[in-house]
Amino acid sequence: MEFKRVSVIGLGYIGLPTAAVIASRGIEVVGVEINQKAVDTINRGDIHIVEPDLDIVVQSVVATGKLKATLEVEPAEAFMIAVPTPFKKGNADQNSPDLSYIESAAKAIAPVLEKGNLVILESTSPVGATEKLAQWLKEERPDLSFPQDVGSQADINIAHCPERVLPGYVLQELVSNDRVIGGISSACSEKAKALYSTFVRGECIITNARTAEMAKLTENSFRDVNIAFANELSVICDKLQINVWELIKLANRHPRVNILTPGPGVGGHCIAVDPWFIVDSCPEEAKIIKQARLVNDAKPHYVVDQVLSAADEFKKPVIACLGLAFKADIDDLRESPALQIVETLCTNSEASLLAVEPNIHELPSSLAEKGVELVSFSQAIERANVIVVLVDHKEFRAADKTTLARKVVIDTRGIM
Ligand code: SAJ
Repeated sequence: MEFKRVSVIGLGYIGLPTAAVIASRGIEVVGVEINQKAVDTINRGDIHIVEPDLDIVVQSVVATGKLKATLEVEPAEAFMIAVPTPFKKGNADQNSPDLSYIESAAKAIAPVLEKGNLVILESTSPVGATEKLAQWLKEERPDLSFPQDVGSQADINIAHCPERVLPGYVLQELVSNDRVIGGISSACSEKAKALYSTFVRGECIITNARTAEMAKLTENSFRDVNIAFANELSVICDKLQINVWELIKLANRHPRVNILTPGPGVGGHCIAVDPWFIVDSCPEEAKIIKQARLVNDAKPHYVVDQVLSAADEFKKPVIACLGLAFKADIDDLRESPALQIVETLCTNSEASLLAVEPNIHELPSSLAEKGVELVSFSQAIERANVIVVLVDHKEFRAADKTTLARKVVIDTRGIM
Protein backbone atom coordinates (compact mmCIF):
# COMPACT_ATOMS: atom_id res chain seq x y z
CA MET A 1 0.00 0.00 0.00
CA GLU A 2 1.62 3.23 -1.09
CA PHE A 3 0.66 6.68 0.08
CA LYS A 4 1.49 9.56 -2.24
CA ARG A 5 -0.52 12.33 -0.61
CA VAL A 6 -1.44 12.64 3.06
CA SER A 7 -3.37 15.43 4.74
CA VAL A 8 -2.85 16.40 8.39
CA ILE A 9 -5.70 18.38 9.95
CA GLY A 10 -4.44 20.65 12.75
CA LEU A 11 -0.81 21.78 12.67
CA GLY A 12 -0.17 22.12 16.40
CA TYR A 13 2.17 20.36 18.82
CA ILE A 14 1.35 16.94 17.34
CA GLY A 15 0.11 17.68 13.80
CA LEU A 16 3.05 19.76 12.65
CA PRO A 17 5.81 17.34 13.74
CA THR A 18 3.79 14.42 12.31
CA ALA A 19 3.30 16.24 9.00
CA ALA A 20 6.99 17.16 8.83
CA VAL A 21 8.20 13.63 9.61
CA ILE A 22 5.91 12.05 6.99
CA ALA A 23 7.01 14.67 4.44
CA SER A 24 10.64 13.87 5.26
CA ARG A 25 9.92 10.32 4.05
CA GLY A 26 9.18 11.73 0.59
CA ILE A 27 5.37 11.68 0.86
CA GLU A 28 3.53 14.83 -0.21
CA VAL A 29 1.82 16.32 2.86
CA VAL A 30 -0.90 18.96 2.91
CA GLY A 31 -1.32 20.44 6.35
CA VAL A 32 -4.63 22.10 7.14
CA GLU A 33 -4.82 24.78 9.80
CA ILE A 34 -7.53 27.28 10.76
CA ASN A 35 -4.97 29.85 11.91
CA GLN A 36 -3.83 31.98 8.93
CA LYS A 37 -0.74 33.17 10.80
CA ALA A 38 0.39 29.59 11.39
CA VAL A 39 -0.21 28.76 7.71
CA ASP A 40 1.97 31.71 6.61
CA THR A 41 4.69 30.89 9.14
CA ILE A 42 4.90 27.24 8.05
CA ASN A 43 4.87 28.10 4.34
CA ARG A 44 7.86 30.39 4.99
CA GLY A 45 9.63 27.34 6.45
CA ASP A 46 9.31 28.57 10.04
CA ILE A 47 7.44 27.13 13.03
CA HIS A 48 4.96 28.68 15.45
CA ILE A 49 5.47 26.23 18.33
CA VAL A 50 8.48 25.32 20.46
CA GLU A 51 9.96 21.86 19.91
CA PRO A 52 13.67 21.07 19.60
CA ASP A 53 14.90 20.54 15.98
CA LEU A 54 11.41 20.83 14.48
CA ASP A 55 12.40 24.08 12.75
CA ILE A 56 15.15 22.29 10.81
CA VAL A 57 12.86 19.51 9.57
CA VAL A 58 10.03 21.92 8.62
CA GLN A 59 12.41 24.23 6.79
CA SER A 60 13.78 21.35 4.74
CA VAL A 61 10.43 19.74 3.77
CA VAL A 62 8.87 23.11 2.88
CA ALA A 63 11.92 23.92 0.74
CA THR A 64 11.61 20.61 -1.17
CA GLY A 65 7.86 21.20 -1.66
CA LYS A 66 6.88 18.04 0.29
CA LEU A 67 4.99 20.02 2.96
CA LYS A 68 2.61 22.90 2.46
CA ALA A 69 0.05 24.44 4.80
CA THR A 70 -3.43 25.56 3.71
CA LEU A 71 -6.68 26.81 5.19
CA GLU A 72 -8.83 24.59 2.94
CA VAL A 73 -8.90 20.78 2.92
CA GLU A 74 -7.66 19.23 -0.36
CA PRO A 75 -8.15 15.66 -1.62
CA ALA A 76 -5.65 13.11 -0.27
CA GLU A 77 -5.39 9.35 0.26
CA ALA A 78 -5.19 9.64 4.04
CA PHE A 79 -6.40 12.28 6.52
CA MET A 80 -4.88 12.45 10.00
CA ILE A 81 -6.88 14.49 12.48
CA ALA A 82 -4.71 16.09 15.20
CA VAL A 83 -6.99 18.75 16.67
CA PRO A 84 -7.43 19.59 20.35
CA THR A 85 -9.89 17.71 22.58
CA PRO A 86 -10.11 19.97 25.61
CA PHE A 87 -12.76 19.52 28.25
CA LYS A 88 -15.74 21.72 28.73
CA LYS A 89 -14.84 23.16 32.06
CA GLY A 90 -17.59 22.23 34.48
CA ASN A 91 -17.51 22.06 38.26
CA ALA A 92 -14.12 21.38 39.79
CA ASP A 93 -14.95 17.70 40.08
CA GLN A 94 -16.73 17.02 36.79
CA ASN A 95 -15.29 17.80 33.36
CA SER A 96 -16.64 16.49 30.04
CA PRO A 97 -14.71 16.25 26.77
CA ASP A 98 -15.38 18.80 24.05
CA LEU A 99 -15.39 17.02 20.67
CA SER A 100 -16.37 20.07 18.63
CA TYR A 101 -12.93 20.37 16.96
CA ILE A 102 -13.17 16.75 15.77
CA GLU A 103 -16.69 17.38 14.49
CA SER A 104 -15.53 20.47 12.57
CA ALA A 105 -12.60 18.51 11.12
CA ALA A 106 -15.03 15.77 9.98
CA LYS A 107 -17.24 18.36 8.27
CA ALA A 108 -14.22 19.90 6.55
CA ILE A 109 -12.88 16.55 5.26
CA ALA A 110 -16.22 15.09 4.16
CA PRO A 111 -16.65 17.00 0.85
CA VAL A 112 -13.28 15.81 -0.55
CA LEU A 113 -13.50 12.16 0.62
CA GLU A 114 -13.07 9.53 -2.10
CA LYS A 115 -13.52 5.76 -2.16
CA GLY A 116 -10.53 4.00 -0.57
CA ASN A 117 -9.53 6.95 1.63
CA LEU A 118 -8.27 6.46 5.17
CA VAL A 119 -9.27 8.79 8.05
CA ILE A 120 -7.25 8.58 11.27
CA LEU A 121 -8.12 10.20 14.56
CA GLU A 122 -4.87 11.02 16.43
CA SER A 123 -6.36 13.40 19.00
CA THR A 124 -6.68 11.99 22.52
CA SER A 125 -10.35 11.06 22.69
CA PRO A 126 -12.96 9.56 25.00
CA VAL A 127 -14.11 6.02 24.26
CA GLY A 128 -16.59 6.09 21.36
CA ALA A 129 -15.18 9.20 19.65
CA THR A 130 -13.90 7.30 16.60
CA GLU A 131 -17.37 5.80 16.09
CA LYS A 132 -18.81 9.31 16.40
CA LEU A 133 -16.33 10.54 13.79
CA ALA A 134 -17.56 7.79 11.42
CA GLN A 135 -21.14 8.88 12.10
CA TRP A 136 -20.39 12.57 11.39
CA LEU A 137 -18.68 11.66 8.10
CA LYS A 138 -21.57 9.39 7.13
CA GLU A 139 -24.12 12.14 7.73
CA GLU A 140 -22.19 14.42 5.35
CA ARG A 141 -21.55 11.72 2.72
CA PRO A 142 -24.53 9.33 2.44
CA ASP A 143 -23.18 8.30 -1.00
CA LEU A 144 -20.22 6.48 0.59
CA SER A 145 -20.14 3.39 2.82
CA PHE A 146 -18.45 3.48 6.25
CA PRO A 147 -17.14 0.61 8.43
CA GLN A 148 -19.61 -0.75 11.02
CA ASP A 149 -17.74 -3.53 12.81
CA VAL A 150 -14.54 -5.53 12.80
CA GLY A 151 -15.40 -7.64 9.73
CA SER A 152 -16.88 -4.93 7.54
CA GLN A 153 -15.54 -3.70 4.20
CA ALA A 154 -16.36 -0.11 3.30
CA ASP A 155 -15.49 2.73 0.93
CA ILE A 156 -13.84 4.71 3.73
CA ASN A 157 -11.44 3.33 6.34
CA ILE A 158 -11.43 4.84 9.85
CA ALA A 159 -9.03 4.23 12.74
CA HIS A 160 -7.87 5.73 16.00
CA CYS A 161 -4.15 5.98 16.51
CA PRO A 162 -3.45 8.09 19.58
CA GLU A 163 -0.31 10.22 19.75
CA ARG A 164 1.96 9.35 22.68
CA VAL A 165 4.96 11.65 22.30
CA LEU A 166 6.61 13.55 25.15
CA PRO A 167 6.88 17.32 24.60
CA GLY A 168 10.57 18.14 24.14
CA TYR A 169 11.30 14.73 22.55
CA VAL A 170 8.61 14.71 19.89
CA LEU A 171 10.78 14.09 16.84
CA GLN A 172 12.55 11.09 18.38
CA GLU A 173 9.42 9.61 20.00
CA LEU A 174 7.27 10.01 16.84
CA VAL A 175 9.61 7.58 15.13
CA SER A 176 10.75 5.31 17.97
CA ASN A 177 7.58 4.81 20.08
CA ASP A 178 5.32 1.82 19.51
CA ARG A 179 1.92 2.81 18.12
CA VAL A 180 -1.48 1.45 19.10
CA ILE A 181 -3.70 1.27 16.03
CA GLY A 182 -7.43 0.75 16.50
CA GLY A 183 -9.44 0.40 13.32
CA ILE A 184 -13.22 0.20 13.31
CA SER A 185 -12.69 -2.85 11.07
CA SER A 186 -9.65 -5.09 10.47
CA ALA A 187 -9.30 -3.59 7.00
CA CYS A 188 -9.11 -0.09 8.54
CA SER A 189 -6.40 -1.23 10.96
CA GLU A 190 -4.30 -2.79 8.19
CA LYS A 191 -4.50 0.34 6.08
CA ALA A 192 -3.60 2.58 9.04
CA LYS A 193 -0.71 0.30 9.93
CA ALA A 194 0.61 0.65 6.37
CA LEU A 195 0.61 4.45 6.76
CA TYR A 196 2.37 4.45 10.15
CA SER A 197 4.92 1.93 8.88
CA THR A 198 6.18 4.60 6.47
CA PHE A 199 7.70 6.58 9.37
CA VAL A 200 7.46 4.61 12.66
CA ARG A 201 10.38 2.36 13.66
CA GLY A 202 8.59 1.14 16.81
CA GLU A 203 6.03 -1.66 16.60
CA CYS A 204 2.53 -0.87 15.26
CA ILE A 205 0.12 -2.97 17.30
CA ILE A 206 -3.42 -3.52 16.07
CA THR A 207 -6.53 -3.47 18.26
CA ASN A 208 -10.03 -2.02 17.92
CA ALA A 209 -10.90 1.69 18.09
CA ARG A 210 -12.43 1.63 21.58
CA THR A 211 -9.44 -0.17 23.09
CA ALA A 212 -7.03 2.23 21.38
CA GLU A 213 -8.97 5.19 22.79
CA MET A 214 -8.91 3.69 26.28
CA ALA A 215 -5.21 2.75 25.99
CA LYS A 216 -4.19 6.38 25.60
CA LEU A 217 -6.42 7.54 28.46
CA THR A 218 -5.07 4.71 30.60
CA GLU A 219 -1.43 5.67 30.00
CA ASN A 220 -1.95 9.24 31.16
CA SER A 221 -4.25 8.24 34.04
CA PHE A 222 -1.65 5.72 35.21
CA ARG A 223 0.87 8.54 35.43
CA ASP A 224 -1.62 10.91 37.09
CA VAL A 225 -2.57 8.34 39.75
CA ASN A 226 1.08 7.59 40.47
CA ILE A 227 1.98 11.28 40.74
CA ALA A 228 -1.04 11.76 43.03
CA PHE A 229 0.33 9.00 45.27
CA ALA A 230 3.66 10.85 45.45
CA ASN A 231 1.93 14.20 46.08
CA GLU A 232 -0.23 12.72 48.82
CA LEU A 233 2.87 11.23 50.44
CA SER A 234 4.56 14.64 50.40
CA VAL A 235 1.66 16.21 52.32
CA ILE A 236 1.55 13.31 54.81
CA CYS A 237 5.31 13.56 55.33
CA ASP A 238 5.11 17.30 56.01
CA LYS A 239 2.58 16.59 58.73
CA LEU A 240 4.66 13.76 60.22
CA GLN A 241 7.94 15.72 59.90
CA ILE A 242 9.57 13.26 57.54
CA ASN A 243 11.66 14.19 54.50
CA VAL A 244 9.58 12.80 51.63
CA TRP A 245 12.54 12.73 49.22
CA GLU A 246 14.58 10.56 51.55
CA LEU A 247 11.53 8.39 52.19
CA ILE A 248 10.89 7.80 48.48
CA LYS A 249 14.54 7.07 47.80
CA LEU A 250 14.49 4.43 50.54
CA ALA A 251 11.17 2.88 49.49
CA ASN A 252 12.32 2.76 45.85
CA ARG A 253 15.19 0.51 46.89
CA HIS A 254 12.60 -2.26 47.09
CA PRO A 255 12.81 -4.17 43.81
CA ARG A 256 9.07 -3.84 43.12
CA VAL A 257 8.47 -0.25 44.26
CA ASN A 258 8.91 2.74 41.97
CA ILE A 259 7.31 5.88 43.40
CA LEU A 260 7.26 8.94 41.15
CA THR A 261 8.28 12.42 42.19
CA PRO A 262 6.05 14.84 44.14
CA GLY A 263 5.75 18.32 42.75
CA PRO A 264 3.70 21.52 42.97
CA GLY A 265 0.84 19.89 41.01
CA VAL A 266 0.34 18.32 37.59
CA GLY A 267 0.43 20.51 34.51
CA GLY A 268 0.59 20.17 30.75
CA HIS A 269 -2.19 19.54 28.30
CA CYS A 270 -2.62 15.82 28.73
CA ILE A 271 -2.17 14.27 32.14
CA ALA A 272 -4.39 16.80 33.93
CA VAL A 273 -7.10 16.46 31.24
CA ASP A 274 -7.29 12.88 29.95
CA PRO A 275 -8.28 11.13 33.20
CA TRP A 276 -11.45 13.23 33.23
CA PHE A 277 -12.50 11.53 29.96
CA ILE A 278 -12.60 8.20 31.82
CA VAL A 279 -14.37 9.76 34.83
CA ASP A 280 -16.94 11.35 32.51
CA SER A 281 -17.69 7.97 30.87
CA CYS A 282 -17.84 5.98 34.12
CA PRO A 283 -18.39 8.42 37.02
CA GLU A 284 -19.50 5.71 39.47
CA GLU A 285 -16.65 3.34 38.69
CA ALA A 286 -13.63 5.63 38.16
CA LYS A 287 -13.07 6.36 41.85
CA ILE A 288 -9.27 6.27 42.13
CA ILE A 289 -8.79 8.05 38.82
CA LYS A 290 -11.06 10.90 39.93
CA GLN A 291 -9.52 11.13 43.40
CA ALA A 292 -6.04 11.35 41.84
CA ARG A 293 -7.17 14.33 39.77
CA LEU A 294 -8.52 16.04 42.88
CA VAL A 295 -5.33 15.32 44.88
CA ASN A 296 -3.11 16.70 42.11
CA ASP A 297 -5.32 19.76 41.56
CA ALA A 298 -5.22 20.52 45.29
CA LYS A 299 -1.41 20.52 45.47
CA PRO A 300 -0.87 24.10 44.13
CA HIS A 301 -3.22 25.42 46.86
CA TYR A 302 -1.26 23.51 49.49
CA VAL A 303 2.00 25.07 48.22
CA VAL A 304 0.45 28.57 48.27
CA ASP A 305 -0.56 28.08 51.92
CA GLN A 306 2.98 26.92 52.79
CA VAL A 307 4.49 30.00 51.11
CA LEU A 308 2.05 32.41 52.75
CA SER A 309 2.77 31.10 56.23
CA ALA A 310 6.55 31.27 55.57
CA ALA A 311 6.21 34.87 54.31
CA ASP A 312 4.21 35.78 57.44
CA GLU A 313 7.41 35.47 59.48
CA PHE A 314 8.93 38.51 57.74
CA LYS A 315 8.07 42.20 58.08
CA LYS A 316 8.78 42.89 54.42
CA PRO A 317 8.65 39.53 52.74
CA VAL A 318 10.32 39.07 49.34
CA ILE A 319 9.36 35.77 47.71
CA ALA A 320 11.41 34.36 44.84
CA CYS A 321 9.67 31.69 42.74
CA LEU A 322 12.08 29.48 40.81
CA GLY A 323 10.46 28.28 37.58
CA LEU A 324 7.16 28.98 35.85
CA ALA A 325 7.02 26.25 33.17
CA PHE A 326 4.83 23.15 33.59
CA LYS A 327 7.89 20.92 33.84
CA ALA A 328 11.67 20.99 33.67
CA ASP A 329 13.69 22.41 30.79
CA ILE A 330 10.86 23.61 28.58
CA ASP A 331 9.43 27.10 28.01
CA ASP A 332 5.77 26.03 28.01
CA LEU A 333 3.83 27.93 30.70
CA ARG A 334 0.37 26.77 29.67
CA GLU A 335 -1.54 24.75 32.28
CA SER A 336 1.43 25.17 34.61
CA PRO A 337 0.93 24.66 38.36
CA ALA A 338 3.99 26.88 38.93
CA LEU A 339 2.33 29.76 37.08
CA GLN A 340 -0.94 29.12 38.93
CA ILE A 341 0.92 29.32 42.26
CA VAL A 342 2.63 32.62 41.40
CA GLU A 343 -0.65 34.09 40.12
CA THR A 344 -2.42 33.10 43.35
CA LEU A 345 0.41 34.55 45.46
CA CYS A 346 0.03 37.87 43.57
CA THR A 347 -3.60 38.04 44.63
CA ASN A 348 -3.29 36.66 48.16
CA SER A 349 -0.09 38.25 49.41
CA GLU A 350 1.35 41.73 50.00
CA ALA A 351 4.89 40.38 49.54
CA SER A 352 7.21 41.47 46.72
CA LEU A 353 7.35 38.69 44.17
CA LEU A 354 10.33 37.75 42.02
CA ALA A 355 10.22 35.06 39.33
CA VAL A 356 13.17 33.21 37.80
CA GLU A 357 12.46 31.41 34.53
CA PRO A 358 15.59 30.86 32.41
CA ASN A 359 13.52 29.71 29.40
CA ILE A 360 11.57 32.92 28.81
CA HIS A 361 12.51 36.56 28.16
CA GLU A 362 9.26 38.19 29.19
CA LEU A 363 6.72 37.48 31.91
CA PRO A 364 3.15 36.62 30.94
CA SER A 365 0.89 39.66 31.34
CA SER A 366 -1.00 37.98 34.23
CA LEU A 367 2.19 38.37 36.31
CA ALA A 368 3.77 41.50 34.78
CA GLU A 369 0.62 43.54 35.38
CA LYS A 370 0.66 42.60 39.05
CA GLY A 371 4.22 43.82 39.56
CA VAL A 372 6.08 40.48 39.55
CA GLU A 373 9.69 40.98 38.43
CA LEU A 374 11.54 38.55 36.14
CA VAL A 375 15.05 38.30 37.58
CA SER A 376 18.14 36.09 37.36
CA PHE A 377 18.80 33.26 39.80
CA SER A 378 21.55 35.19 41.60
CA GLN A 379 19.43 38.37 41.89
CA ALA A 380 16.59 36.29 43.32
CA ILE A 381 18.80 34.68 45.96
CA GLU A 382 20.27 38.03 46.91
CA ARG A 383 16.94 39.82 47.32
CA ALA A 384 14.50 37.21 48.61
CA ASN A 385 13.97 35.89 52.09
CA VAL A 386 11.61 33.10 50.96
CA ILE A 387 12.68 30.89 48.02
CA VAL A 388 10.09 28.61 46.41
CA VAL A 389 11.38 25.96 44.00
CA LEU A 390 8.56 25.24 41.54
CA VAL A 391 10.36 23.66 38.58
CA ASP A 392 13.47 21.47 38.51
CA HIS A 393 15.14 23.24 35.58
CA LYS A 394 18.75 22.18 35.00
CA GLU A 395 19.97 25.68 35.98
CA PHE A 396 18.42 25.28 39.44
CA ARG A 397 19.64 21.73 39.88
CA ALA A 398 23.19 22.91 39.16
CA ALA A 399 22.97 25.93 41.50
CA ASP A 400 25.32 26.37 44.45
CA LYS A 401 23.14 25.31 47.38
CA THR A 402 25.30 27.07 49.98
CA THR A 403 23.88 30.44 48.80
CA LEU A 404 20.52 29.36 50.26
CA ALA A 405 21.83 28.75 53.76
CA ARG A 406 20.08 31.74 55.38
CA LYS A 407 16.86 31.61 53.40
CA VAL A 408 13.57 29.92 54.03
CA VAL A 409 13.37 27.39 51.20
CA ILE A 410 10.17 25.67 50.10
CA ASP A 411 11.34 23.06 47.67
CA THR A 412 8.40 21.43 45.87
CA ARG A 413 10.71 19.42 43.59
CA GLY A 414 13.24 18.14 46.10
CA ILE A 415 16.30 19.49 44.29
CA MET A 416 17.75 21.77 46.99
N1 SAJ B 1 5.19 15.33 37.12
C1 SAJ B 1 5.37 15.23 38.50
N2 SAJ B 1 6.03 14.14 38.99
C2 SAJ B 1 6.53 13.17 38.19
C3 SAJ B 1 6.34 13.27 36.78
C4 SAJ B 1 5.66 14.37 36.29
O1 SAJ B 1 4.93 16.09 39.27
O2 SAJ B 1 7.14 12.23 38.72
C5 SAJ B 1 4.44 16.49 36.56
C6 SAJ B 1 5.27 17.35 35.64
O3 SAJ B 1 6.04 18.28 36.34
C7 SAJ B 1 4.20 18.00 34.78
C8 SAJ B 1 3.15 16.91 34.65
O4 SAJ B 1 3.42 16.00 35.72
O5 SAJ B 1 3.63 19.11 35.43
C9 SAJ B 1 3.15 16.18 33.32
O6 SAJ B 1 4.45 15.95 32.87
P1 SAJ B 1 4.92 14.58 32.15
O7 SAJ B 1 6.35 14.72 31.77
O8 SAJ B 1 4.58 13.42 32.99
O9 SAJ B 1 3.97 14.46 30.86
P2 SAJ B 1 3.55 15.40 29.60
O10 SAJ B 1 2.24 16.03 29.93
O11 SAJ B 1 4.66 16.29 29.17
O12 SAJ B 1 3.34 14.26 28.47
C10 SAJ B 1 2.46 13.14 28.72
C11 SAJ B 1 3.20 11.85 28.37
N3 SAJ B 1 2.45 10.69 28.90
C12 SAJ B 1 3.05 9.76 29.66
O13 SAJ B 1 4.22 9.81 30.00
C13 SAJ B 1 2.19 8.62 30.10
C14 SAJ B 1 3.36 11.75 26.85
O14 SAJ B 1 3.93 10.51 26.50
C15 SAJ B 1 1.98 11.90 26.17
O15 SAJ B 1 2.10 11.83 24.75
C16 SAJ B 1 1.45 13.27 26.53
O16 SAJ B 1 1.27 13.30 27.95
C17 SAJ B 1 0.13 13.46 25.78
O17 SAJ B 1 0.14 14.14 24.74
O18 SAJ B 1 -0.87 12.85 26.18
